[in-house]
Amino acid sequence: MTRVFPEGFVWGSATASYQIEGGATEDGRGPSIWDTYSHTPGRTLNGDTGDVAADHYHRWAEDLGHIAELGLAAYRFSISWPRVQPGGCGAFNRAGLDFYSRLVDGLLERGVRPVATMYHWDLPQELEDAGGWPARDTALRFRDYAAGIVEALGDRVHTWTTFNEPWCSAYLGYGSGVHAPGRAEPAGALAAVHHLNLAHGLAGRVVRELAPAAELSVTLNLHVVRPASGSAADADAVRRIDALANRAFLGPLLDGAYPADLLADTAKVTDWSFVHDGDERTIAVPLDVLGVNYYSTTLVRAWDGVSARSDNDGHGSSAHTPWIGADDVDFLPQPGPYTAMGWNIEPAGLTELLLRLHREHPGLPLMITENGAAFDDVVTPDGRVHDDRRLDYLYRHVDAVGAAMDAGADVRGYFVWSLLDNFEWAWGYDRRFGIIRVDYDTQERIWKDSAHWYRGLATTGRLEPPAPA
Ligand code: PNW
Repeated sequence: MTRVFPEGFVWGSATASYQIEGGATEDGRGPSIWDTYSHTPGRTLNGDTGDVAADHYHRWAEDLGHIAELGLAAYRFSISWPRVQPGGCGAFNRAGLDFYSRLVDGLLERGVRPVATMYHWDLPQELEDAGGWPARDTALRFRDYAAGIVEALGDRVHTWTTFNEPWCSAYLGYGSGVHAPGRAEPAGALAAVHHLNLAHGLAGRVVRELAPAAELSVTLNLHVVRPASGSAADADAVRRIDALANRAFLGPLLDGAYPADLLADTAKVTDWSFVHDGDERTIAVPLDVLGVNYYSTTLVRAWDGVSARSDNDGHGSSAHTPWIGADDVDFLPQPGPYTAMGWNIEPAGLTELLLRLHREHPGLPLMITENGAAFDDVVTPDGRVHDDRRLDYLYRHVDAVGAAMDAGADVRGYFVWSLLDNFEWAWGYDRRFGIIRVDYDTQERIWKDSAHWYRGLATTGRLEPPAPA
């Protein structure tokens, strides 16, 4: 069935600085926690680093050409903090600011709306050395960084997004340690949650002051958490994971307070005294739009402490659980099919998530800021990539967005993750999410079938079932 999206629905694609730019030591860029982490043996698959990545730092003009050719209305990129302010405080680096200024102007010249994320995980190493996100000072440094980039790019940026997936920064960076900086400190992870929220509020107020015409947003990877059974114990497992994953952010951001059950569940780990008077008010700066990243669902049950536990953290990884204060929650494997990340494919979860947000926060516009899939792509002898499974994944998830809109959700746009194959964090270059393939030997870009298909969607707003191969 053909589905027609409203006029003005924004079709875009997303990337992140460390994942695509390369140029890691050029023009005054300082080291970030991901440089340090990826250069530490054993941290990333095959020892991959973002030193070169997709070489976007040099090929940005060509990449803008692809964005325009795809007919996209918007491009979501992130600004590398250590490129524009190498030490994380003090002087700004003119060459770094100029890079993003050229990128923004290039987008505007092509009629593409710039959506800039201030922080997609590349914290300046010097700030990590001073304590990182568990330290309150990092939030204050972030406010100054935000002021510098908003002053430089201001209203040329259509939408300022403070953070990408603070869940990952806090819990994977400081809880399980599978992301940079690789610390496993339960209390530190919860302090990081708060300081990321606080930094959002401080930076949001900077945007309001310095770029009043720009839209303000934040992007969360909200979890669709489902119970393994109808038991009360499983319902409580869902409640606890929902508190840690979702309400730890939604609460202060949208309702002005941390949920009481979250504080109670984690009381053995921390007393939350890092939350100062007035912080929650600062955090609750009104948003113009909430960014939602969606890939998969999460299935949990209460663990009895005796039976065998699934070796799973709910994200296809068997790493030490990032779920602080929820040691007796078990994450269960879910029915397939799966992507190359091991994540189950469940488009209905996206509809469910959007309708929950619509119900709980009516009047808050939503934007899908990431959705996409990694698969083991093959280049055929004709030089093409017939990525049917990615295409099917995208089709079904865009359809799920449409279904949520039919039921009343106010969704303004959709950004595919990702424009290009890129450095997939701990998985290095082994996992490919792009709709455009990157040959890492030659840096050649090749449109996959999904890119050709997405161009049709973006230019017509009509979602057609993929043609059979
Ligand atoms: C998001 N998890 O990362 C990020 O915003 C992107 O940079 C990334 O490339 C993309 O999704 C695909 O992974 C996530 O373990 C990384 O739940 C890990 C998780 C979720 C999102």
